[in-house]
Amino acid sequence: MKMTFRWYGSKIDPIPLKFVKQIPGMTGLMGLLDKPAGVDWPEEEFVALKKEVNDAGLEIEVIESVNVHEDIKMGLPSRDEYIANYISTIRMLARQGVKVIVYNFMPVFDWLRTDLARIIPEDGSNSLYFDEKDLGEMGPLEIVRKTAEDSKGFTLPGWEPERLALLETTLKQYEGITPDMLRQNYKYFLDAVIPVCEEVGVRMACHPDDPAWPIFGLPRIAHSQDDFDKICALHDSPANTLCLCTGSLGSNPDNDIPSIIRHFGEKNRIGAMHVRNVKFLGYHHFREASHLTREGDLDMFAIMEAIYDTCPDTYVRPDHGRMIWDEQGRPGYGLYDRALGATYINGLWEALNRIKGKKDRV
Ligand code: CS2
Ligand code: MN
Repeated sequence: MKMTFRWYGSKIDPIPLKFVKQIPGMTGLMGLLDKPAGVDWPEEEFVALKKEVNDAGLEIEVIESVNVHEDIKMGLPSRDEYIANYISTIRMLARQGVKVIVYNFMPVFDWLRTDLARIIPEDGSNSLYFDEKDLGEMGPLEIVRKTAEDSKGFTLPGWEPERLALLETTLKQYEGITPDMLRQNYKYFLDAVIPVCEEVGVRMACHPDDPAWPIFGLPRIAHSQDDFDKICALHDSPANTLCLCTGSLGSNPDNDIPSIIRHFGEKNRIGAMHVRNVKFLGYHHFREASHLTREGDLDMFAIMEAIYDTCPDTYVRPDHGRMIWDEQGRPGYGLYDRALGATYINGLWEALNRIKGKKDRV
């Protein structure tokens, strides 16, 4: 296991790399260049980022994310130009030593919540929260307005202002696109990029829909084991993998996370892992919890054991965290709770090493 941390770059991330490095066992980042979807990433900018990260004693072998342009998802004629840029970016990242590219194929939205700072009554911390009832009352434009307002000036993944300005048009364009059509557009994308990944030694890792069900009537095709079996089959290759996010898939109690990890781990289809816990509050209603098993509804030991048994060399990061100790920061991406999460995950790993007797497994 390689323990990593999501970091947005020194211009927009308030967490100094030095602090990231000080988290015990931290080896690297899931990092990015802050570019709109569809852009060919300039190599010199990435080289500068890599130097900054390496100088801090960390690696940058995983990118999260190179976002997929909506025109690719919608299958518009302009997609070929954006795919060409994507391919050029893959080649550049491979030259710079990157091994995994995390992305998602969710129409319009990245992860979606109805409250970015819901107070947890038991301890006064706060975390990301979702209640479908609130979403019904709000509608897409209102949720975007509220999310922007609540994000305290920080850009959240997938909520970049230039994309959201076009929200109404984009939502209209998706009318009539069925899940099967979206899957066909996905296949077109994978057929173009996966052979390049195979050639240069990079793995694409698709992040699940979050929450793990359709929203606003948009087609969503990545929120169950069955969905990911289909995605793997679209272009069958060890370079076509999942970024298995326990909290995203786990927002639907029907998804048995340890068993899904084993299913894809055994097939060598896990390129990266996001590890976090969720607390179910009702139907399509949950909040994010601390990583500890007993504070949420996922069995974190069983999750780590499934990783240990089936994909022990994968990249892992503590996904989101709560806001604790009065930290002010990007909702979901504070330092303290994610550091606690990393430490807890490392503790489970050490215990697994002892129990299973493979003391060399790092
Ligand atoms: C990520 C998502 O930090 C996160 O929650 O899991 O923002 C996103 O879907 C992935 O980065 C993939 O693009
Ligand atoms: Mn995730």
